[in-house]
Amino acid sequence: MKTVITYGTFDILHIGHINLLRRARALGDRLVVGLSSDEFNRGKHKSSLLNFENRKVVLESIRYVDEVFPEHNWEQKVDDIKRYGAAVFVMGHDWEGKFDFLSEFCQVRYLPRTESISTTEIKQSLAISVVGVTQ
Ligand code: C2G
Repeated sequence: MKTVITYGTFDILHIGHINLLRRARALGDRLVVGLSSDEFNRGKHKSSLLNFENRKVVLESIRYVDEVFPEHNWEQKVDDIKRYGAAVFVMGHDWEGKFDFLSEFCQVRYLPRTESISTTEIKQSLAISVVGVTQ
């Protein structure tokens, strides 16, 4: 059983997230996802629109995801990799190099991000459309 592990906020799910999850899952037999808690997101200076419970239910419903666990801090990855026996750690290439220290414990793979979509852009266009409607 080859386990792949990845982490993220996965707020307002979009094709960029799905592409990452599908390609991560294809690298093994199961994919476990560390989902950033609301508190950890605040630490990442990322306020997610959807709270942890909501984001967790959405993520668990995706066919590529086998298990979702909470990501509370930057330091837990080594323990998570050992607990799940993960063979591969995957992140989008915007994190290129940031997690190379994990290669002592498992293979580290950075996959190309899906361009021209991000939760931030979705939130911005939502804000613009709301302003447009109320004007
Ligand atoms: N992603 C992508 N393409 C996009 C947007 C996101 O490939 N257009 C990838 C990111 O590179 C990341 C994953 O989808 O691997 C989740 O993205 P976020 O929810 O933005 O996660 P992030 O804030 O990067 O948190 O400890 C690691 C952090 O929890 C990662």
